[in-house]
Amino acid sequence: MSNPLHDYLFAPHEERTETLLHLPGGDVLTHADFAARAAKMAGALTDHGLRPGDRLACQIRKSADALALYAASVRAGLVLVPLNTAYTAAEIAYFVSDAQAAMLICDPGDTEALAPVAAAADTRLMTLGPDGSGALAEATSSAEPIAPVARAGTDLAAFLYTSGTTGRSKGAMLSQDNLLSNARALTDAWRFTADDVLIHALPIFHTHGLFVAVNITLAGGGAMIWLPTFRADTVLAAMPLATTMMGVPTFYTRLLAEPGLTRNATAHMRLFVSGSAPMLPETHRQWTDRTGFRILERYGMTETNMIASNPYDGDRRPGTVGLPLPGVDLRICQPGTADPVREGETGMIEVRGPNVFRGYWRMPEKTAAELRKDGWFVTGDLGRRDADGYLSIVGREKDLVISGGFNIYPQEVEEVLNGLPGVLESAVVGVPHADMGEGLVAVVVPDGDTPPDLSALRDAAAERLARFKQPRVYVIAAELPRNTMGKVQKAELRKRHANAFSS
Ligand code: MLC
Ligand code: AMP
Repeated sequence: MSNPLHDYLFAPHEERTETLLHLPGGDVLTHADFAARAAKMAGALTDHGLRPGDRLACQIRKSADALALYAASVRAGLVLVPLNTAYTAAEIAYFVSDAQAAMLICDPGDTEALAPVAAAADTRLMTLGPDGSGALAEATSSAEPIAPVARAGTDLAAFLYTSGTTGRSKGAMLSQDNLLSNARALTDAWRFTADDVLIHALPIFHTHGLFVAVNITLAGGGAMIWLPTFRADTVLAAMPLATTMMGVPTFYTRLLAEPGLTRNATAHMRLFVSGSAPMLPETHRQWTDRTGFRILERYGMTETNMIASNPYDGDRRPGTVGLPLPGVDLRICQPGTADPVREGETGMIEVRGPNVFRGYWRMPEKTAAELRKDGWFVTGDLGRRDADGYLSIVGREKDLVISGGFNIYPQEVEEVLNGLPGVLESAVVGVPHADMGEGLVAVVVPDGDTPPDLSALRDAAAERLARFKQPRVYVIAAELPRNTMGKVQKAELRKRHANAFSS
């Protein structure tokens, strides 16, 4: 009986007494102790009625137990649905009911807010705190460990929700094979081994922190310095113990602002990886000047895992995301068609391979619109390849803003604003923001002569939307610029408000 993801990531290390996690405060957790905890947690989840294939939603803070929940979920054959800790109860309600989650696990402090959400969705609620507290932690301590449940590679391992360009968020269904194939490709491409110590300061509810950073460290058998959030001073202090770091571009710009970032401070490191949002060539250059390292930039997305990477050996080119990973097919097509562009031209990036997801949960039309029958996935990113095959992302066809590595679909924000009193319509755009890459500006057209009360708009947005989706700048305008087809010209709005965040 096999469980391919468990067999690749966890099984080889179950007896090892080497460190897996360096925890805040100086404690360490060994591979063996982690595996034992995960086996008991899988037992506790099973005792509470979860069965293979059940969806297990969680909105919990990052901790050793939060990572054990991932391992337990793989072991018990569950489909993990990790949710951003910034989401409001209203946002969680949608995910839990859409995923038909059998259980929601939340922080003990959020029980009051989320108990009605779980009750409304007929979902069991358990708690798990970052400090060993919570009903699931207690149940784990007294549970019997279970053996890994048999799974096929095609069985689902996780749903990751991506915001929708139109309407509802979509649950991207990822199989064991999707995760496994990418973990293998990346471990090899970036040379991860048991000697590696990764600085892990990313959240673990997204592809980057969970499937890229965690999976390949586990696959290599190395250790992680497990930080609850990113803080530049803490990360810098960790470097003398570490060999690698993965982060979004904001990590790198914030580290560059630290006078302590020097060649000496990074002398123990071997690799810095960036992704999830474009890194400015200037940031690459500054990093090399200060540390001597060339950041390895890669490109991926929730639906496809990682697609392309600059080479470990060889030329890492700023402004590009490198070459397709082994096993990943990539082509550039005329947008709206499946016809490849001529060499060197810009077009829609399409991807095919074992890394590409199995479709959107219960959304066959949206799946059909983006995932072609012959396996090519239409990414929504525009790119071109140079004569050596290096890929550059030159824009996005999808109306998407990436702020600090989090994706925001303006339409979701506009729908909230448009429903508020005093608002006729609105347009939300992302403009340059020194820290987050892009920041959100909302242009609001009043419904009548009296402009809406901006603080009321802010409060209403705060009630419905996670903090990172809330516009930081509001502008009142008499009308929105439109083209002859009546479509709002977002490019024009981005131009008009380009300096909204410049001081
Ligand atoms: C926090 N805030 C954000 C934000 N993160 N606002 C916009 N965008 C963000 N990304 C809010 C906070 O709530 C706070 O609100 C204010 O901004 C300033 O907070 P901060 O303390 O400066 O931010 P911090 O908590 O330090 O977080 C910034 C960050 C974090 C960059 C460290 O956002 C982060 O860890 N991002 C990583 C995202 C990620 O993992 N993406 C991978 C997606 S997978 P207030 O109330 O104080 O104003 C993917 C596929 C792939 O894309 O290819 O990898
Ligand atoms: P997500 O849906 O959160 O997985 O975000 C995926 C999107 O992030 C991709 O479609 C790209 O638009 C963007 N992205 C990821 N990595 C990079 C990168 N290195 N450069 C530019 N954009 C990136």
